[in-house]
Amino acid sequence: MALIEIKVPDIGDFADVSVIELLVKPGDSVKQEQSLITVESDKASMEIPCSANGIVRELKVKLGDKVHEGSVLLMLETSGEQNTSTAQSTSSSSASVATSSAPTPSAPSAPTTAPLANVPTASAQPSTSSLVEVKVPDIGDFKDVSVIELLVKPGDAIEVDQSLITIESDKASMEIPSSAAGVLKELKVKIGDKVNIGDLLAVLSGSIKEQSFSSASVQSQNQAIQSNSTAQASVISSAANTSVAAPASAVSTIQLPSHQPANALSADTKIPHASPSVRKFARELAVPLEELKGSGPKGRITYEDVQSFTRSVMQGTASTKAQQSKGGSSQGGSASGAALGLLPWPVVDFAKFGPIERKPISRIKKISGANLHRNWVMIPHVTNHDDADITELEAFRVSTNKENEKSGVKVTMLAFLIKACVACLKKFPEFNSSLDGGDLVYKSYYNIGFAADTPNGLMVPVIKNADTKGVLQISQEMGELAKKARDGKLSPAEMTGATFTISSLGGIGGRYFNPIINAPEVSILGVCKSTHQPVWNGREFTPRLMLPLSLSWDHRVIDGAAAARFNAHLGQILSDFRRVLL
Ligand code: CAO
Repeated sequence: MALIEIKVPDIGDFADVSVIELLVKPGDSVKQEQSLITVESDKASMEIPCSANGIVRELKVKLGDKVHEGSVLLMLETSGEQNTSTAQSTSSSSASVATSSAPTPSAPSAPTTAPLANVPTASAQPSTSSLVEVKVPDIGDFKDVSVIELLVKPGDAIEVDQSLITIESDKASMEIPSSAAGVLKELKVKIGDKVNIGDLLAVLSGSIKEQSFSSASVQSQNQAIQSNSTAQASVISSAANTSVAAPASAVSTIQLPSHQPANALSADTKIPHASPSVRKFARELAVPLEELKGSGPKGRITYEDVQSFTRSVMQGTASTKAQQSKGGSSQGGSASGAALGLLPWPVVDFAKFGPIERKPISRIKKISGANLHRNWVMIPHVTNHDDADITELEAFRVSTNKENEKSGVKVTMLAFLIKACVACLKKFPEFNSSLDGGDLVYKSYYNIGFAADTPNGLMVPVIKNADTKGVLQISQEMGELAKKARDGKLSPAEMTGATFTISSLGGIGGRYFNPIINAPEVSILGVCKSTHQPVWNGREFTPRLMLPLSLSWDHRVIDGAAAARFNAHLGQILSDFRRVLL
């Protein structure tokens, strides 16, 4: 039995790379070549393999630690007989396992760029352009490494050191940086190609004026690039160096390691399949990569996957496991309810009781559902119901439509309601406000949203600056916006910026309902179908056309008395529309 230190092997010029994954724990039996940890730099990620068989006794690193060549990763208990040629016990000489086993950095490689045309000096022909070939740098002895991502496209302006493609072996992935600046004229590889050192990767048309280097500086830049490429190449070679017994001179015989058996990593510790830059991007946004399904080849998580997941979370149509465990799921059916102290959502096998058909909820329903859910839960709603006498207004609307028959614009009650609500909002400004932290933001503009029923779900187009528009113009705009909504062609600008919303079910039916406030607005008017009702005028009952109104308001901002006054004023305007002018 011997206790040996397992150290980080030669990882080229990379200093202080981060430990992003621990793949083993104390007590685990590990085999030579088995991956122990994953480290990551800006441009490469790699697994560090074990250099001997044994049992992990102690981990010497934790997530987030920075390591470099020679850092002790863990203490491994070996049988003492195996690996004696490669492993050093802690009590032995200063030569360590990892350093003795790691290959020396690759010998200086060929320059990674080769000018196709003569490189003129900047001073001689400052505006001349040249074509520059960018080749695969020294990536150790790796053969036929797969191109898994193209990070640029023809026409892109490329800077020195900008990543061009991502390549991947079994144990490491790395981005290949450009060795020159210029405009990408042609990419010479495509996804799935296998590349080797020296393969032509891209052709740049470099403007000497932009790069402004002399032949001397070209040379020094090439050297810098060369060392950079060599360093990155050695990341791969060291990652793949599983033969700890191989002497430095035997680098050329090192083979790509075979995949670890599937059970080498538990499902929990499985590394999400993504390139270093995607990992970095995900880290910046705090996106849990392990919860994403990759859309790239072999399930690789792409930049777009991270973007679209982030968008879904922001829109409330998706949630992370962490959010769900806090009860933040957007869909009632999937939220546990536990965080609110509620019973768990019932899980029912509906098919047990009869035939069923399962259909996904439409995208719009998911988005509006998540918003409605939040608003319902977060806003203390109260709804006041009232009736407005619209007998005269309806007569006026009908005659107006007759007069305007040829114009093609039909005026509905909703257009009058918009105008009447603007007058009320002016009189009761808190209804046209929004809560913002500890402040109430009063808006001096009147943008009225109206709920539109579409085949895909509820949408709320907005009539902007309704206070400056007449009923005819509002009717026309409403018709256009409602059509766009039904055709799914509303732009985001046409659905944002509302200060108050009206939801009219008047064309359909019903008496009253409780509309949900469209946050960050603080009130919403629901309208149902007008009907003739007997109304007492002090002497007799007369038939009047009555419009049912339902005003929901945020009790944090509005008091019941103000809401009753708002409804009463609205009723007065609708019963005598001349009041809108007052
Ligand atoms: N009382 C009686 N009749 C009414 C009425 C009312 N309050 N409001 C409208 N009508 C009549 C109209 O005059 C029209 O009749 P004619 O065809 O005889 O002229 C008919 O009902 C249809 O009107 P409309 O619905 O096409 O027009 P609108 O301007 O009233 O509404 C729109 C437009 C887009 C808001 C509506 O089509 C719609 O989508 N409503 C549903 C909104 C909704 O779903 N709200 C619920 C949100 S909460 O889930």
